[in-house]
Amino acid sequence: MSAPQQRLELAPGCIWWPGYLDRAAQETLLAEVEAALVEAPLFTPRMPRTGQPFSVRMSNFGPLGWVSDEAGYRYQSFHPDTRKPWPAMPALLEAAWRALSGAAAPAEAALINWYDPGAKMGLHQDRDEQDLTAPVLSLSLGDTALFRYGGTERRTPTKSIRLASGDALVLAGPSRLAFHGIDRILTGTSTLLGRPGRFNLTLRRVSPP
Ligand code: MD3
Ligand code: FE
Repeated sequence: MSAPQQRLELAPGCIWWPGYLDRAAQETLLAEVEAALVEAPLFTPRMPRTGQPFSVRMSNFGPLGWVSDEAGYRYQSFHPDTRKPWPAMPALLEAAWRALSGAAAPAEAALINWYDPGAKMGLHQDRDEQDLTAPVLSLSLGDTALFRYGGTERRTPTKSIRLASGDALVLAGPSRLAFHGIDRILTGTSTLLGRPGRFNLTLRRVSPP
C-alpha cells in the first residue's frame, strides 16, 4: 500500500485510487484469497427464479457473505455448498476499509468475484444491503477489467474505465446506487496470477450501524 496514491473522483462519491495496492500488497492479498478458497471454494451463483448460472464465480470473507440462487439474492453466514462459516476477513482488507471507506463500522462482507476470460457482469445496482448509506469498496487483482458505470437510473448514459490489478474504487453517497457492470476482462494485462483471469473483492457493510 506504499505506491504513490492518486485519488480521482469519477462522479460524485465515486472515487478511484489507481494502483492503491502495490505489488507486495497484491501478492499478500492474493495469497489470502487463494487460502480462503481452499476452505470456501468458488461457487456458481444462479439467477433468482430462473436458476440461470452467472459467468462470474464467487466466495466470501467475513461474518456475512452474498449468495444468489433460485430463492433470491441474500447475505448469509455460511457457504451455500459446504454450509461452513465464511473465512475471516483478512487484516489487509480491514485496513483498506478503514483507510478508504470513511465508514464508522467495520465491513461485514467481502465478496470474492472470480472472472475467467469471457466472464462478465451485467449492468446492475447493489441494493441487497440493509444499510444503503454505507459505502462499498472494491479492490482488483489480476487482469484488467473494462468497468462501466452510469447513474441511479438504468437509462442514464454510462462511462467506462479500466480497473487494473491493485486499483481501489469507493462508491459512496450518490454513487452508492449507481448502475454498474463488467463488460470484459482484458487477458494478458497482469502477471500477478500467472494465469488469465481476475479477482475482484467487494467490501460491504450490511447491517445498520
Ligand atoms: C458501483 N462487482 O460485486 S466492482 C459486485 O468488478 C460488482 O466484480 C464488480 O459489481 C466487479 O456487485 C464491480 C466495482 C463496484 C462495486 C460495487 C458498486 C462498483 C459499484 C456499488 C455501487 C456502485
Ligand atoms: Fe455490483
